Amino acid sequence: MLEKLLVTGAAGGVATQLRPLFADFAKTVRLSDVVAVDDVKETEEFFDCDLADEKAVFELVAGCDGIVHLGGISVEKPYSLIRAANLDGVYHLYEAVRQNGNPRIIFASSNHVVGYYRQDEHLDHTAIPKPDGLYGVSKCFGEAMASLYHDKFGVETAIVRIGSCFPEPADRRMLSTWLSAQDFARMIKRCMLAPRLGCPVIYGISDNETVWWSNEGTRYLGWRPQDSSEKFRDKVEAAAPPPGPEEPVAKYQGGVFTTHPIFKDED
Ligand code: NAI
Ligand code: 15L
Repeated sequence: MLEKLLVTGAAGGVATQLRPLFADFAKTVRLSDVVAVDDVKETEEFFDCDLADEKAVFELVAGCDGIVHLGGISVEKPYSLIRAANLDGVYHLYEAVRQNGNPRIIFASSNHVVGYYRQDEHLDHTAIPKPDGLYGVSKCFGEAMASLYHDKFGVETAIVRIGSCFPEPADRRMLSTWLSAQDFARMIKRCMLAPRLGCPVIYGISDNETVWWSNEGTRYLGWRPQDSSEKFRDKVEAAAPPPGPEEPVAKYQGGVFTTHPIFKDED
């Protein structure tokens, strides 16, 4: 059991699914976000912290023995927003970690790091990034920071290229990319407690039938997903006709993210 687990991005969708699953894993869960969390439990504490504020992030990280870093911009947005949260924010986090005893980090990377691969291409942890937007590029930056701080300072990070972590898959693409919160929580616990973590790239998917990503390279961690999107297949397929094979949502791993323009502040 951890003493104090930090969860950034605590007001967001993924953290909201994960929080109940950490009750038996850490004595205290420190939640942080720029948006208030209104149902803070007895074993939780809330820090209002902008990841763009270096001093605040330093204070946030102090005293924590594990970090699940979910905070930041989670979709395609103008560069100024992405830079503050996903570039500056990640730099502040790693600097704070380095100066606070190197707690392990679970870094919420994204499938949009490899979004321009086609869905008929099979990837493993060695895949060269092909991001599908500035958001994906920012996650490449985060992955590179994890690698740098591991090699230079021994900070251990699980780089998790999350597919789609929602209560249910919303469309046919997500039948391949879906990650249940339960599988994600089991992965996080494994990574925090494994004798050796290192700095692996893990694809965040459940045990789905149709997948594009292999986690053979990280079997040493002992994480095996137990859920599958298959139980949602009939519902998803009944909801909409299949897209044509050349439509981005059916062609590229990143789906519609490949269609976004470069958004500007004034948009
Ligand atoms: P979300 O957008 O619901 O939550 C992100 C949280 O970060 C928000 O509550 C937001 O207020 C906070 N945040 C944004 N900028 C901030 C800043 N400057 N300082 C402090 N907090 C800030 O995203 P979601 O879906 O919960 O995703 C969590 C993480 O997982 C994100 O990093 C996202 O990129 C990543 N991810 C999520 C996937 C999914 O399927 N939900 C798939 C791939 C990656
Ligand atoms: C992501 O990276 C996003 O944060 C999430 O909102 C979904 O769009 C997910 O990828 C996805 O590709 O389904």
